[in-house]
Amino acid sequence: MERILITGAMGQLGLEFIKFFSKQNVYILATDIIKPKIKLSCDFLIADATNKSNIDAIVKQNRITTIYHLVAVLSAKGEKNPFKAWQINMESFQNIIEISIKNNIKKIFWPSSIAVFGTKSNLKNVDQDPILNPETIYGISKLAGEKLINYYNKKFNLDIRSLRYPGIVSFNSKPGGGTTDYFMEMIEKLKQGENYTCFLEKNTKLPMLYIDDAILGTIKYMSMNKNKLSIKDSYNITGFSITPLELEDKLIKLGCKGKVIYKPDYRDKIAKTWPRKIKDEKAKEDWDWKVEFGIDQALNEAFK
Ligand code: AKB
Repeated sequence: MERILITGAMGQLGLEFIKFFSKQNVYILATDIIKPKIKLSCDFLIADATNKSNIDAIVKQNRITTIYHLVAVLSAKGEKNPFKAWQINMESFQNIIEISIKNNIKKIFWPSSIAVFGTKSNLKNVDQDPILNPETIYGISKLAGEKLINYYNKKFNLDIRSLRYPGIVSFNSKPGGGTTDYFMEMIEKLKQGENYTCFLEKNTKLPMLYIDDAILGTIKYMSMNKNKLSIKDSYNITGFSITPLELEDKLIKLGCKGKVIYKPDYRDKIAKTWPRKIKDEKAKEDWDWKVEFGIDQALNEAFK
C-alpha cells in the first residue's frame, strides 16, 4: 500500500489532498507546525519540516513511500521577511530531498508557482520555457527548487515532480499569505453583503485554477510513467484568467450587495510581475492535462 506523507498539510492544498486521498486505498500521515482546526480523516503529527532529524524519524517510523511536500511561505508573506521565507522554503525542501534519498522514497511532489516568471517572461501569454526572472523571494525560491529538481533527478535518479500552479481557487480550505488570495477574500466579503478593500488594481489580470482541477490534475500527473514526462523541472498548468473587476462584475450579477474599494498595495506590484495567461500545451501533450472547471462552475460552488 502507498504510504503518503503530506507536509504543510493544514494549508489550502494539503487539506484538499487529504480529502482526496482519504477516499483511496492509501495510508496518509499529515504533518504541520499548526494543529488542525477541523477533524481530519487521517493521522496527524505536529512536525516542523525544517527539523531534518524529526522528519527523517517520522518517515522511517511510518514506512513512508511517497511525499507531498507542501510547506511554503507564499509571495505576499515572503516579502515581509525574505530571509525567513527563503530559510523555510529551501531548508525544508533540501531536508525532504536528503530524507527521500536516504529512505528510498518512490515519488515526491513539490508545487512550484507562476511566481517563477518575471517581467522578461512575455507575461501576456507565457511559454513553458521563457526567460525566468522572478522578483519575489517566493518566486526565487520556487525557481531554485525547480533547478534543484532537475539536478537531483539526474544526480540521484530521484523521482521528484512539480507543477507551476496559478492562483488556486478553493472555498473549503483557505489560502494564506498569497497574492492571489484576493479572489477568495472578495467572494467571502461580498457574499456576506460586506464591502471589500482589494489590494490589487482592478485590471490586474492573473491566471487561476479551481482546486478540483488542481488536485485531479496533480494526481494524474503523479501517476504517469516518468519516461513520458519530457519536462524534468515543472509543468505550466492553468485554468482561467481574470481581473478583480471581472470577478466583482460576476459577483454583482450573482446578487452580491457589497462593494469593492480598490487600494492597490505592494501585492499589486507582485502581481504585475506574474503572467496574465499561461501556455500549458506541454502538460496537455505529455500527460493529457485537462481543465474541467471554469470560473462560472467555481462560483457555483462558492454559492452552493
Ligand atoms: C501566491 O499568491 O503567492 C500563490 C501562488 C500564485 O503561488 N497563490
